[in-house]
Parts: sequence; structure tokens; C-alpha cells
Amino acid sequence: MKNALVTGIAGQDGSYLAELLLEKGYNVYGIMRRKAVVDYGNVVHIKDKIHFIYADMTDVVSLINAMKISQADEVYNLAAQSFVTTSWEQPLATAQIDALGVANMLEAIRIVKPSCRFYQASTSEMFGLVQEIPQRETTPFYPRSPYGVAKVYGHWITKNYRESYGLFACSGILFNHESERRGKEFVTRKITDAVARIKQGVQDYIELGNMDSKRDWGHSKDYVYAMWLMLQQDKADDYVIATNETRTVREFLETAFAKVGISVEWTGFGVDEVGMDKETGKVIIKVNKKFFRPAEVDILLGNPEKAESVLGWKREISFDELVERMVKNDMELVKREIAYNNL
Ligand code: NAP
Ligand code: F7E
Repeated sequence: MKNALVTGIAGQDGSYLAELLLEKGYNVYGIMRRKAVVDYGNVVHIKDKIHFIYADMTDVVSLINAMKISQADEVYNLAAQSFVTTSWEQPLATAQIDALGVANMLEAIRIVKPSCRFYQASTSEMFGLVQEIPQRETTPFYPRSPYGVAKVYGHWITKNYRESYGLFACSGILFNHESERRGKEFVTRKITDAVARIKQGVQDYIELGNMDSKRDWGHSKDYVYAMWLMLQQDKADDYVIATNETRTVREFLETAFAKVGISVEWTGFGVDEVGMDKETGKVIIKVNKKFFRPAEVDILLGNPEKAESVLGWKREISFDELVERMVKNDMELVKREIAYNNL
């Protein structure tokens, strides 16, 4: 039986990965930060099957301790300050966690158990102002946020420990992946939650920023499988994980509203643009300047050919199914919330 240690276990990806590792028979250890009110986040349904360790990516001692306790054969480093907007508000905390935190984890592995395999959660945000379309493993990085900059360090330090110390260390350059468990501040979940509320009459409209940026969106469940595959190879390497399809935020919005039978009609330009329910004429989408970013990543489109040919990875959940699942889930959650409030 192998031991796996997952940082960020209660986040979106951590939860799907924990389910996968449990299914595969691993002893699963998960790092959590201590909070005033205990919160198992997305792993509450499997909390009794996980060995939790209190640790923090900024505290190397706690990570050494986590390695000693878990004797991990595989470490999946998913912990991060992962919201791009917050990285402008907290650039230093983001760097401490997303950049130096990776070095802390690698040092803990090197000191306690150098035979342990390591996965680093790298990101398409490293491509930022894209230097080629589509982006692949060899595309130069040009990050556009403190988050992207911190992740570039995490990516290179992972490669460096592979080359300097011979650690089996891989980076997955994952493009946006979403799910029913996505945090509500990210645009996809913000949209599907609002669609459910507008449809059920408990919200009038949604306010968004740049609706013209393009993202390559997949489902988290498919992407965590790629993480696991990377650590099962004979040789450590880095891989782009993406769908090779790109869509605007506007297209995501239209698809999500269509799932509940609402067609969107657009009128106006720039910050004055609004989206209306075609049937009722009600304004359901507005633009709010506060959701624009100081620097935007305009287009992301990934080429997953290497992962498909070397790892045999293929995404299973289409864009349409992703939106369908997220809207369906939020319709149910909002329905329950309304019923609870009416008790
Ligand atoms: P997420 O839902 O935000 O989860 C991140 C987790 O990291 C949370 O459980 C959080 O715990 C934990 N964490 C934050 N700071 C920590 C610290 N100092 N010490 C220990 N744990 C800490 O993110 P996700 O979407 O699952 O993403 C997983 C990883 O993939 C992240 O590294 C992210 O940057 C990266 N990534 C994500 C995407 C995507 O589209 N989802 C794409 C590429 C890369 P708390 O509850 O304590 O905050
Ligand atoms: O923004 C635009 C926004 O916050 C997507 C993280 O998982 O993926 C994620 O980063 C787009 C951007 O994700 C709103 O300007 C418009 O162009 O959902 P997001 P992200 O920034 O792409 C990468 C790969 C990661 O690694 C990150 O950890 O949507 N947008 N209006 C908006 N975005 C938000 N959040 N809210 C809006 O109101």
C-alpha cells in the first residue's frame, strides 16, 4: 500500500485527487491549515478516510513533520493562494505560499525521503501574455499577475530539484479546470451560482468584469487523473494539460443561461454593456469595473499532445457537460437553500 501526501487537500483539486487515490488503495495524508472553526471543505464526505496533518506551506518545519508522519511515496503539491485577483492584494503572501512554499516542500522531501515522487501544480497563468498559440511545454512564460510570477518560480524550482538532486519531480501545466466544487469567486462558479439564483428568483442580475477574455476550460476530475499518471511514469517530466478548445467568458455565460432555458440578448458597449433575458427583457448581466484586473490574460489555449501521447491521458468531460454539471448542481443547492430559508 503506497502513502500519498496531498497539500491543499480540502480545495477543489485536492478533493477529487483524494477520491482517486483512495479508490486506488493509497493511504491518503492531507495537509490542512489550522482554523478557528474546523472546516474540511470539499473533503467533508471522505474525512474519516484521510489522515489529516496540520501544516502550512510557509513553515518548512511543519512540512518536514508532515513528511516524517506520512512517509509519503508520492507528494502532490496543490496548496496555493490560487485566486489571481487576490494576488494583487496580497503579492507577498502569494509569493510565500506559491513560490517559496514549493521550495519548502521540496526541501522537506530531500531531507526526509528523497525517493518520494513529487507533483507540482503549475499553471497556464505562467503563459500570461501568450508568446504563441496554442501554448505547449516549450512556450516561453510571460506571467501577468503576482500569482503567475510566483508559479513560475515554483515551476523552475521543481525542474531545478529534478536536475540538481535527481528528485522524481514533475510539473503539470494545467489550464483552467472547474467543477461543482469550484470556489464561488472564480468566474465559472460565480456564473453558475448566479444563473441558478436568477432562474429561481432570488437574484436579479450578475455583475462581471472582462467578458471577452478566453479560457481553455476542462473538468477537475479529468485533470487530477493526469497528475496521478505523471507520477506513475519511468521518467519525471512536465506536461501541459488542456482541452485544446478556447471560449470567452461571454460564451460560458450564454451556455450556462441556456441550460435553464434563458437566451441572452446583448446591448451597449464596454462598461455600459448589458445582457438581457430575451423573453422578458429584464437585465440579468451587468458590467462592473471593479472586476477588471490591472493586467489581463486575454487568451489561453493549450496543446495537450504530449500528455496524450506519453501519458495516454484524454479528457472525458466536454465543455457542454462541464457547464451542465455545474448549473445542475447549483440549481439543486439554491433550491435547498430556498426551502431551508422558508422553514
Ligand atoms: P483551491 O480550491 O483554491 O485549493 C487550494 C488549497 O490550498 C486550499 O485547500 C487551501 O486551504 C490550501 N492552502 C492555501 N494556502 C495554504 C498554505 N499556506 N498552507 C497550506 N495550505 C494552503 O485551488 P484548486 O483549484 O484546487 O487548485 C489546486 C492547485 O492547482 C493550486 O496550486 C492552483 O494554484 C493550481 N492550479 C489550479 C488551476 C485551476 O484552474 N483550478 C489551474 C492550474 C493550476 P485553505 O482552505 O486553508 O485556504
Ligand atoms: O477568471 C474574467 C477574468 O478568476 C477567468 C485559477 O484557477 O485558472 C484560474 O485563474 C477570467 C479572467 O480564473 C469576472 O478577468 C470576468 O479573464 O475564473 P477566473 P483565472 O484568473 O483564469 C488558472 C489557470 C489558475 O491557475 C488559477 O489558480 O474571467 N472575469 N469577470 C472574471 N473573473 C472573476 N473571477 N470574476 C469576475 O467577476
